Amino acid sequence: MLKSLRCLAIAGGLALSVMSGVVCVNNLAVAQEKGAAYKEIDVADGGTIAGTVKFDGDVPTAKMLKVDKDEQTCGHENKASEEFVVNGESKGVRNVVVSLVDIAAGKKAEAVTVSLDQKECFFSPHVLAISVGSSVDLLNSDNVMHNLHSWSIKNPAFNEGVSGGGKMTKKFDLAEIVKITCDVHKWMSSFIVVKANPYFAVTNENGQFKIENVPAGKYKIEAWQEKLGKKTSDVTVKSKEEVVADFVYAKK
Ligand SMILES: [Cu+2]
Repeated sequence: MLKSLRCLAIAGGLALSVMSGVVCVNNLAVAQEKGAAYKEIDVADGGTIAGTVKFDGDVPTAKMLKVDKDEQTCGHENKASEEFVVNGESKGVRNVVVSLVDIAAGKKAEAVTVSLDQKECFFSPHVLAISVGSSVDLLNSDNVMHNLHSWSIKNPAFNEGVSGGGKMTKKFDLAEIVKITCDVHKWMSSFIVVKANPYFAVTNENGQFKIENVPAGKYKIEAWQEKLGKKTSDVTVKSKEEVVADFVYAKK
């Protein structure tokens, strides 16, 4: 909704206007959504949060995605979904985004440009996490057309084709979880998770993550997985020390 509201800036201050019957005390709301509440400071003696995200239950069998188009490029076999990947030995959950919630100040949030590739009609990586202001190069390494469809709510949504070998770059200025699909190959999906502060990590194949250079203090830490949802806990970080924050998702 916010992006449909446009408020007039008055001498650098807040604006007050009425559009479509909606009273709009804006710029402040937009600024907050952009993560302006987060203040960048020099963090000299930060601590580290390390942990593992595990699944307490039977290791799920990968859902098979039916490949029924462009088989010459996409392959003749069905593909294993990456929506819920648990390591058989460690029980670690892959592709969980772990992040600090509402941290007021900390290290610089680097705006970067990262790649999300489409290769053999599959997104790689399946989950990408970036700070607000970062860009994503949406690549097409195939020789067929892909159509990138973003299910954004806060960031501008897009639904555009990218021809074989092509590239489309999109910037994400607002924090949200954006699902990306391809309208040509309906089995394709991935997530771009946009964060308001730089304290986040994506778990590896053993469910491990590490968040570094955190100022000493107490924080809420959150895990998010597309099928399992969110889980939060509290964590206390001490200077130059490593604190453990583990998450366990129980079978629903
Ligand atoms: Cu596609």
